[in-house]
Amino acid sequence: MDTNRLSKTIEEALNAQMTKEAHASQIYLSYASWASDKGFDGIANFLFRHANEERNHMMKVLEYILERGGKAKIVTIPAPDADPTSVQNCFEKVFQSEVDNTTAIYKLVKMSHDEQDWATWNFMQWFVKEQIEEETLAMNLLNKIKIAGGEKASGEALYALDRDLESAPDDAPSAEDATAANPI
Ligand code: OFO
Repeated sequence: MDTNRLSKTIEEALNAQMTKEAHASQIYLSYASWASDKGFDGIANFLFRHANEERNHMMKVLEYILERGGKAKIVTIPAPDADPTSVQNCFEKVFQSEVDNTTAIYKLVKMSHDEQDWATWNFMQWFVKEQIEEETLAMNLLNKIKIAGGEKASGEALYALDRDLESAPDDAPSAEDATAANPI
């Protein structure tokens, strides 16, 4: 008796997403390593923490595939692309990588909707919400480097930014939690 509750297409797409989350983790790891090498230990710390988050996302997808009776296929993780050329470029790459991931997640949402696989559709909503947060976080990074002077940021401004990111929270505030008394 076949107990797999995932269609072949959805199982494949979920497996691809699982690898994509692992890839996102590698990307954060490689940028963190680049930042640390350049002496930006605060930025590196922030990026290392995010590498872990992506790894956790990978585990969620993996567990979901197994829970639904599918087979999680562990395959080669593509290598991250080239090192950033500057702090600004690093944050731009982080933002782009998050947007790419959102696009992949939206495809899975659509696919599960089209197939009326409501379990997968519901599972993917966690990722839709998470991506709002991750994109906000990446936008905040871009705002910070812009304020610091962008490509022309002084050593002093970069030093302050680096220190700031060492202790920056991992989660961006959500619009859903905003109130008139406590805007975000
Ligand atoms: Fe950056 O996000 Fe995973 O999903």
